[in-house]
Amino acid sequence: MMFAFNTSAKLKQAAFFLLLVFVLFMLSPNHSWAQHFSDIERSAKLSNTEPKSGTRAIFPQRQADDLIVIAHRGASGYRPEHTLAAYRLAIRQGADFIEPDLVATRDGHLIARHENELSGTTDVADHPEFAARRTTKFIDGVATSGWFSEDFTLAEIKTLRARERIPEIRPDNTRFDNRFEIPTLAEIIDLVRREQRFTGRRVGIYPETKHPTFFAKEGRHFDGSAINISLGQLLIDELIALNFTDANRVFIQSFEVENLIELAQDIMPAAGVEFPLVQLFGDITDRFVQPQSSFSRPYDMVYNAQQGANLNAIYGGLNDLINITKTTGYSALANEAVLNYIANHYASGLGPWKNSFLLRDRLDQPVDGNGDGQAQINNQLNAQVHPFLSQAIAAGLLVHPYTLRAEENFLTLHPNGQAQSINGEVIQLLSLGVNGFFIDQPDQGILGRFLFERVNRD
Ligand SMILES: [Ca+2]
Repeated sequence: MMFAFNTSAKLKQAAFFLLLVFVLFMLSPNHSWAQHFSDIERSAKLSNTEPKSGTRAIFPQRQADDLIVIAHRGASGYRPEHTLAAYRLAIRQGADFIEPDLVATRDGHLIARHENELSGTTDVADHPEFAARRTTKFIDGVATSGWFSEDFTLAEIKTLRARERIPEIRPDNTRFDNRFEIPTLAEIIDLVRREQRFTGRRVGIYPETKHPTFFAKEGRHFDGSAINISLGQLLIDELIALNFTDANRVFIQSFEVENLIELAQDIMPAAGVEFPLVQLFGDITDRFVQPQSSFSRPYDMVYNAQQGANLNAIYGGLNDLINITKTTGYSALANEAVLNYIANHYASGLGPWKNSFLLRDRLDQPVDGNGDGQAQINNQLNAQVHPFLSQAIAAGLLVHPYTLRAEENFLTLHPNGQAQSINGEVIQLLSLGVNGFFIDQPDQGILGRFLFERVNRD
């Protein structure tokens, strides 16, 4: 007892002494650390967005035309996706952009979720107070059951906690389950700015409008009332309200076409901003179509054609080129004429599915690539590259393919039978001429890009 008391007293003395040293240290006028923090604080006060030049950074600021690493849903290989923890880790790993997918709440706030259906990545199913809100909706022509962001106020969303989406592949991430809130776009931009004060790096955001036709036209709340929210308008309004309008720090992406045309031709000009837009492409072989999936067809085209809408008014010359119908797929968009049209009329870039241009065949037997006894590689590259990649580059579009993932389940074999590494995949894509890529492990993307640039340095 006496021994414990003495130890405790000594610990207190030691703690006090350390505190005293620390305070004297920080008060020292010539101390560089104190100076460093006060410089950062001063520069942050002088300008909300510009840190003092020369603030030391582990990763140098990249220029606008550099190859970019886009943290897909944050560092989602290491933290549950679309959480501030995932985005923060991505920034600290050196990502140039972080990617929030955006859906809207009932009261019109933009939050980061890959889907408006919430049960795949949150604990909503464990909240008895929300049990009655479980329902089934058609999202982009696919019947989907669960709880939907548009039926919850932001205050209600804030009572939920995020969970790992693929726990069987990322078991380590489950230790973060039920710990993090669902972030708003405003909180994500605040994080970017806070991190900037300490690193000096002007990281950008790469938001995606999710299901814009559903939110603006087709979708209904749980009670049957129309949602009637333009995600594009909401996003632009919010970026302006948050004073995050540097066009070098924002890309806006969508799998749908109409909302990008609307952003380019109406919403952004009216608001006096001009962010680069990126047309995402899903599968171009019509293998994933409604009612099972919407990955092969831009849903706005499906919906507008079904509704008998004036397609010329919506799509202009694009409708002359491809004669849009309710079964028009990305396959109809993956050609030189359409890519030139996209480049000339509304987008700066293309976000293609890497599997749709770096072609691969299914293996008869899975292969164990890393020798851990589990055979998880299911595909092999067949050395063919779909021509729409070179057509997009020739059209002047930036190309940012998705999604690189380091786990063996997502890797592939080279044509020679060797297992591909995530860094090797980065190098291969950059060698094909892409300008950046979406990756779940930003640190591995940084490493791959570093190796590529070392090899190709003049
Ligand atoms: Ca293995």
